[in-house]
Amino acid sequence: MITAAKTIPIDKLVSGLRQLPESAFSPIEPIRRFLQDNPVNAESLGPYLTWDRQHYTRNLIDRTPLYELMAICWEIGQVSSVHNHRDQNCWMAVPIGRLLVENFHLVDQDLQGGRCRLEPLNTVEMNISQPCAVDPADPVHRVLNPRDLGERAVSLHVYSRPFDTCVVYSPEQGTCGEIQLHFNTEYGKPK
Ligand code: 2CO
Ligand code: FE2
Repeated sequence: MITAAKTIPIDKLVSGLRQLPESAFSPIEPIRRFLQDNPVNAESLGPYLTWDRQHYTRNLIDRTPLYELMAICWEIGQVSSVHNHRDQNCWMAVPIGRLLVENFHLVDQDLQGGRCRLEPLNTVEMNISQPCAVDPADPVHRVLNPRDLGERAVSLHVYSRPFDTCVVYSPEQGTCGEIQLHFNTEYGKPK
């Protein structure tokens, strides 16, 4: 298990985020740095951890006009679709376990016609000492908790600004389409 030297509870992260000016949310480096400097401890995340064997769960922690913060819980082997973030910046920190992010280059897309072409770019690991920012130039990615890592994982996502739809892609079939995003819990309560 990887541990961080000095961790903070999630409510401290929230009060820190709420104090940041709008200018901290673009470009991407200030929030990446902020997450790296403020790893969150697992104990404080209890109210936001829910598990589903079929799909990763999305658990809203905080939302302002500027950003939303959620905990996403990944069972062993769970994988997201390949997707975008609707041109919003995204940062991910991983207080529990480890996750991989697979990035793709979108060569072209025809959303109306539901067709796209994608090329794999790179894969990076995230863990408690290594948060990551989605590259605004190549924002299409998927997140994986590979079976061989052998443990559940939890990621914290900061999206600026909030969004509730995204485009999902099938790199194999060259298809794409818009989906609605839902929360399993909001502010620690089931939806
Ligand atoms: N963006 C996905 C979601 O909000 C999670 S995968 O990593 O960004 O459901
Ligand atoms: Fe994502």
